[in-house]
Amino acid sequence: MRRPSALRGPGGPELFTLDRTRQELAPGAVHVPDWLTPVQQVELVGLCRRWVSGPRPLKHRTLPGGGTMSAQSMVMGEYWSESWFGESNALNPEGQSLPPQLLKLASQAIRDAYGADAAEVESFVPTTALINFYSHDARMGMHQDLDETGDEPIVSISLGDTCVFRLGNTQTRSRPYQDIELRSGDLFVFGRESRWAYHGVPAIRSGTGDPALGMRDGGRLNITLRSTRQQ
Ligand code: MD3
Ligand code: FE
Repeated sequence: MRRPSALRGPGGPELFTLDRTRQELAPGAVHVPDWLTPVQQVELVGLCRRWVSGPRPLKHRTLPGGGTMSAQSMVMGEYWSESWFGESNALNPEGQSLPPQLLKLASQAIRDAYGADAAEVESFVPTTALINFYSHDARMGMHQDLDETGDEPIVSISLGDTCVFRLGNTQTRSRPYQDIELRSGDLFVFGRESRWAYHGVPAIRSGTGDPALGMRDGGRLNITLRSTRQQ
């Protein structure tokens, strides 16, 4: 799969060559570009399609303040905020357990991001997967993920269109923050000190996903693997 090698502005010229090597953006926040092969990406897109084609489709969720999220989402595994999703586990296509493919990816993700000797290799047992789908005009505002009980990391896998991901700080939803591109097949692990950082998705780079992925109308899929069990 061919990848553009430079950062494209919104319709503008190519300005910067991107560093596409493993990078720790902040303590515990590790980006592994091109983590999945093109074949693995196609397989995972196919699995996502199957998972969201069941009794629990992707939906725009209502925020506590009454707004509607522009990204659509779906949960597998154990619910950690049933009020938020307004659904019960009875509708879960795989019951309360996560699909084995995701469990395997989660443990490989921790090893590749933190190393085989990291404490999280043993301690991180994902219980919940969240699938987010962004059409070209969807966004996610700056927020913290506070619903999970423990302090285990969150594993994030991107598929389809490239996005601009904003990693902020743990104190405020504003600066300082870093903007990076997340592309199809990229892994990001957010743990340790970065677990409580504000973050968001300010833009989707429409049309950047490879048509070979089989996402006919484009857009971006993000899978997050989380531990929501009481520790
Ligand atoms: C950084 N999703 O579902 S994933 C979310 O791309 C969410 O769909 C974004 O933020 C997306 O809550 C970003 C990566 C992510 C997840 C949790 C984090 C980044 C994080 C927790 C702390 C810091
Ligand atoms: Fe989040």
